[in-house]
Amino acid sequence: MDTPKRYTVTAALPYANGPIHLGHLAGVYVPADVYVRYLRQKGRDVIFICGSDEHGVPITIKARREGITPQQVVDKYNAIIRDSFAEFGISFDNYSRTSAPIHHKTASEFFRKMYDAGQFVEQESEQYYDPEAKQFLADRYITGTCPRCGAEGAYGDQCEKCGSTLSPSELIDPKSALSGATPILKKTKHWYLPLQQYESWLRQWILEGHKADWKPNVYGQVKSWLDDGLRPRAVTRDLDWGIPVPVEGAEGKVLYVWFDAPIGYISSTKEWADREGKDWEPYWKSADTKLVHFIGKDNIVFHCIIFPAMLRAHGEYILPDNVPANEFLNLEGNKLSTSRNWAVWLDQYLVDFPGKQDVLRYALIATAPETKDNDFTWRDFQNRNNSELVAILGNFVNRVMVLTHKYYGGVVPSSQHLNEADREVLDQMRKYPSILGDSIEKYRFREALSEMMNLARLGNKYLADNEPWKTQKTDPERTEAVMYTAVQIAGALATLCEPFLPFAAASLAKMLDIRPLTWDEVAQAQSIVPSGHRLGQPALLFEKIEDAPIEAQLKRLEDSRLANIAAEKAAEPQKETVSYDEFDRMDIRVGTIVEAEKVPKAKKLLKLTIDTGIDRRTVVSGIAESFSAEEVVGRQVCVLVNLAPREIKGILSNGMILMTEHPDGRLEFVAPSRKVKEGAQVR
Ligand code: B3M
Ligand code: ZN
Repeated sequence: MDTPKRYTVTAALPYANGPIHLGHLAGVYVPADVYVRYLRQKGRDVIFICGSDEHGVPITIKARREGITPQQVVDKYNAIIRDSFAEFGISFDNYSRTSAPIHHKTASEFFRKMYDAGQFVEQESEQYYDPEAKQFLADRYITGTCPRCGAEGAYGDQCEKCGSTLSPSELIDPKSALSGATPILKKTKHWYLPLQQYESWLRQWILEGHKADWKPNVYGQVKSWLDDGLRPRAVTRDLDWGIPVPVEGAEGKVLYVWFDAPIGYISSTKEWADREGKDWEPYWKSADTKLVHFIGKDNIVFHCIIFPAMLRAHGEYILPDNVPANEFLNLEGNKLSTSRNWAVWLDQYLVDFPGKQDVLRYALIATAPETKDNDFTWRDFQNRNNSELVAILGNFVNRVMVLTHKYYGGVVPSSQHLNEADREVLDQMRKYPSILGDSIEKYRFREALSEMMNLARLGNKYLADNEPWKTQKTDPERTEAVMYTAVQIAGALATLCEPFLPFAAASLAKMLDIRPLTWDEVAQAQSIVPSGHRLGQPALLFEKIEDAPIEAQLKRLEDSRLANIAAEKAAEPQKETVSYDEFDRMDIRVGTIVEAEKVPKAKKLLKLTIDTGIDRRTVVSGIAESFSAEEVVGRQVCVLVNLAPREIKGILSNGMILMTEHPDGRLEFVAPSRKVKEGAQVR
């Protein structure tokens, strides 16, 4: 595409069910902000669109946990998130929210147009239903024992303990998280987007059309989704929180959150246009508009396959020109985790490092997970501040300001004595707008940031090579030329650092007392800060970060780590070594419990009859506080069959079943992951 007439830049709509952390900034919002600020500097027509994602099961789960309504949850976190973005200079043109009426209208109309055009497949299926709460249950609302690892509290879609992806029908002893009742399967009707019908078009549009310009991590994920084959995708849900399905006979059903959320970009654009008196349609419908979605890698399928299929089906919209998704940022070597409090929350950061938003922006861009997961460490954060921002950029600007004040009372000296070398340096400086621009246009923000710092390095080297503090006494004309040149570089930095460090850019422009030139002016202007111009007062752009606040952060994370370990009691130390022969003497078989009963006057004991494949035998087991007699019948277990028989409570127990236990003492069976023939040996 030639230079687009306009740009629509979107950033993933954060779920309004909690505060945002540095991983959100690194993965999505700072890269998007750098890109948009640069486009504005270039004078392009660009809108930067976002908003809170306020539907979906995560919101309703949070509401249940906090004993408030979903609306109260999203009202609380929408405000917190909006403020965090503003504090960090994420310069949206509009930040909306999907509970807003304009979005309900936009998403309903979008759905209805597709529905009327017969683009959905209507299908009846059996879903889990809570007979007591009289509600269908989303996967997250069904909990039970994980069939893979036996952990309690596994969800209908995933076991958080072992990470297995599950379906509700696999859960052992499923329960409704709403009422505790055992869910039943009940027929329900939903509408499906037949994604498989778009497969060949997606292959042509992405795998052929964007092989060269989409990031390999994005292209690769899309290719594997397509190679796995696309299947119909439900676009409605049985939930009471969300956008009602605008079809007769759909009471109690809402649009699937991932159907409505991306349409949130469009409704947020409409909201912006209404407020600014603009026409929203060209930003979503004109072929000369460049649409770019900034997201994290877990959202690739929704932004590269599902939403484009919706846009194509609807028929009136353009498609994304690029989706430069980032990978994930880890924190001190571990995945960021809200539930394990392993994160740097933005509101907390501002308490610990007031006024240092740029330092975090800088560190996150410099370590951005642009092509692979990366790691944020507090020592790296401190080092980048002290050794780069303070020592290179801050130091250069400070020397220019202090020396210009010291030698010329703050007035920019004449340029009439510039020599060839000075002009060469100024010509090099004028190349930086396109050097940075090339990287930014390719979404390589780490590279662009490093090039911006190279301009500051160029300035430092120029001063070190020309030593104005020496020539000032012996060669005033030379000194004027050197200081004039150095001030020009500082002026260029006021423009070129702005996409990355907006707060420092504003401080620098104030110090220089200039209206910063635009990106192209820096490349073309004869002078950026003209001779005779009076500079403002010097001030430090950045301050050294000492060890203490860094150690406080590391201690906070250590406390989280210890708290997590305490929650999962540390494992017992390994026992003494045994030989294989010693192990081999134990005969462990798979058996099936065929009968079970409580042992009278023994609250911990169950009397089990087990089919061991060798025989049927009685085993007394201390599992009654974790399992009822009824629920163990039919289970497969591992039995140590050649254990010497012993009498327990007057019952001869012939063998032992293998169990394991949680930190809180609850027991779990050690069992084969799938049914095997009784008598099978365990080795
Ligand atoms: N609400 C955020 C996430 O998956 C999700 C993005 C929606 S963008 C339309 O973290
Ligand atoms: Zn599991």
